[in-house]
Amino acid sequence: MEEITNANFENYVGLSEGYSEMAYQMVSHVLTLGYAVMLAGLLYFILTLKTVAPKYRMSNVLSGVVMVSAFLLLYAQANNWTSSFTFQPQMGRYFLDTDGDLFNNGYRYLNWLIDVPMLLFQILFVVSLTKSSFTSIRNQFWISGTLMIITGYIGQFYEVTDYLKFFVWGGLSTVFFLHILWLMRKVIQQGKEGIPAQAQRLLQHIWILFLVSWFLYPGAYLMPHLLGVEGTLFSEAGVVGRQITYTVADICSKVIYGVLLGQVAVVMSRSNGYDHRTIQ
Ligand code: RET
Repeated sequence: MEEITNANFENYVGLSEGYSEMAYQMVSHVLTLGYAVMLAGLLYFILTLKTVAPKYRMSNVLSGVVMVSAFLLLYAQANNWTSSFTFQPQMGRYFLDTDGDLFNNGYRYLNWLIDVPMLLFQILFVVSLTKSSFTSIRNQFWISGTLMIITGYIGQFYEVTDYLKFFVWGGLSTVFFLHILWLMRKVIQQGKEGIPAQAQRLLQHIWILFLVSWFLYPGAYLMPHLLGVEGTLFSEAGVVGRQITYTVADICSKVIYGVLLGQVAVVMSRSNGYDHRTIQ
C-alpha cells in the first residue's frame, strides 16, 4: 500500500477499494445538508430574536455565531470530500486523488473549538444558577471544552497508524468530556428550580438531547474501530456512517438545542411579563 501515513481512514478506503457511486454521493449529500441546515438555522435565530425578553437574547446571538462558523467550516469539509476523490470510469468507482489534498475531518474539530464553548455558555444566559457561580462554571466549560477538542484533534490523526496514541489522546479527551457532562447536569438541575413547569419540562428534554447528541461525536471518532477487533466499519459503510453520525449530531447539538433553549426563554419571558404577541 502506498504511504499515506497519518491520514484519516476515509483516504485508506478511497485508496484500496474505492467508493461506490451510492457511498460517494451519500457522503457528499449529507455534508451539503449539514451546511444548508446551518444557514437555515441562522435565519431562524435572527428572526426569532424579538420573541424573547432582552435579557435572553444573548442565547439567540450565540446560536447565530455557532451557525455562521458551522456553515463556513462544513462548507470547507464538503469541498474537501469532493476534491479528494475522483471517479475512475474504468473501475466504475471513486478513488483517492493522489495529486491533491487528502480528506481530513479536522475542519470539524476546528469548528467545535468555536462552537463547543458557545453552546455551553449559551445555556447560562437562559437559566439562573441557584448555587454555583456563573464565572466559575463558564471558565470550567471553556477550559474543559477546549482541552477535550484539542486532545481529540491530535488523536484523530492516529486512527489508522498508531492505535496506542489514538486511544490515549481519545481517553484524555474523554476525561474532559465527563467533566463537561457533570457540569451540564449541575446547570440543568439548578436551572429547573423555581421556574414554570413547562420550562422545566423543556430543560429536561434539552438534557436528554444534549446527552444523546454529544455522545455521537466520540462514536464517530471510534467509527473505523467499531464492531469487532479488526473494525468491520473500516469500509465504505463506516465512512458513510461516520459522516451521517456527524451531521445528525451537528443538527441536534447546535440547531435543535438552540431552538429548545429559545423556547425555554419564551416561557421565562412570558412569566416575567414579556409577551412578544402583545408587544407593538
Ligand atoms: C472527541 C475525541 C474522542 C473522545 C471524545 C470526543 C468528544 C467530542 C465531543 C464533541 C462535541 C462537539 C459539538 C459540536 C457542536 O458544534 C473529541 C471526538 C469524548 C463531545 C457539540
